[in-house]
Amino acid sequence: MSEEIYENRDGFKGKKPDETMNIDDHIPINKRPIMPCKKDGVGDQHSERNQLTSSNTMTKERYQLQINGNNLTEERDQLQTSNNTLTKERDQQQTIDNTLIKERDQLQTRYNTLTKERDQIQTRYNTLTEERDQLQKETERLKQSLVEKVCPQGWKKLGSSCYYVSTDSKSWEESRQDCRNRGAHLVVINSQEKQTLVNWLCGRKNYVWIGLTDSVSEGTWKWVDDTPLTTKYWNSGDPNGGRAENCVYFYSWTSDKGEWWDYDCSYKYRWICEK
Ligand SMILES: [Ca+2]
Ligand SMILES: [Ca+2]
Repeated sequence: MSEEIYENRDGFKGKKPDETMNIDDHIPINKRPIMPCKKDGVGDQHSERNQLTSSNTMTKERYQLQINGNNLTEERDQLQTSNNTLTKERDQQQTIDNTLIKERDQLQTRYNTLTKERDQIQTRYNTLTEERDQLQKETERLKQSLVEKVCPQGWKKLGSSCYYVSTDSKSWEESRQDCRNRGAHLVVINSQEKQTLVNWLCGRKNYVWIGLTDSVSEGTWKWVDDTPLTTKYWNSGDPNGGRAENCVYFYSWTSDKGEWWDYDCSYKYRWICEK
């Protein structure tokens, strides 16, 4: 069918084609035009036209390839530019990272230094607190010793206390009040040392009121400083007065022995104050 179209339109029917030209060698198989049959020598003119068409096609393809190449070059350049930009940003970020790492290390060092200083201050504080407490104790001790060194006129200093021995005689209650008026209280005997001391203050064959009573609760003996009775030096048989005898006097038998009696509180004896 196509063969007839070529023959009628171009009038080359019967001519022998130039067998030396073979452009097919330069055209890809799939790009080759459909050639007429050469058995009658009528394909030569068609072949020239086809060669021209193929050349145009190749030119167009070359242009297209050129354009594609240009596009690829442009894309490559853009990619290169993008790559350069990213590389630059990466370097900047790296610089920032390095700076931050350096600052972090400096802060860590500063933190360590401050921690060390804090610990030193804490240690110093503890030491000062300890020294302050020791100084306070020492101050209290010195104050106490200063007070201890001074007793009012007419009082005797024995141990850490001052003692007053009355010259006149009063009832137990009046004696107790006299001591209160002197900023003291009737003497309390809570140790062998105090017992010996009061015996000496009392004087041999003498009597003195001491600060022991069961007037609040019969049979329950209490010292005037509200301490309970523990160490006892009762005379044999005492206490024996019941509700009639609620106060205690001290009697000195000898220079190294004294004893206690419960007795009528209204009776008048000398007394000993302590402070
Ligand atoms: Ca009694
Ligand atoms: Ca008695």
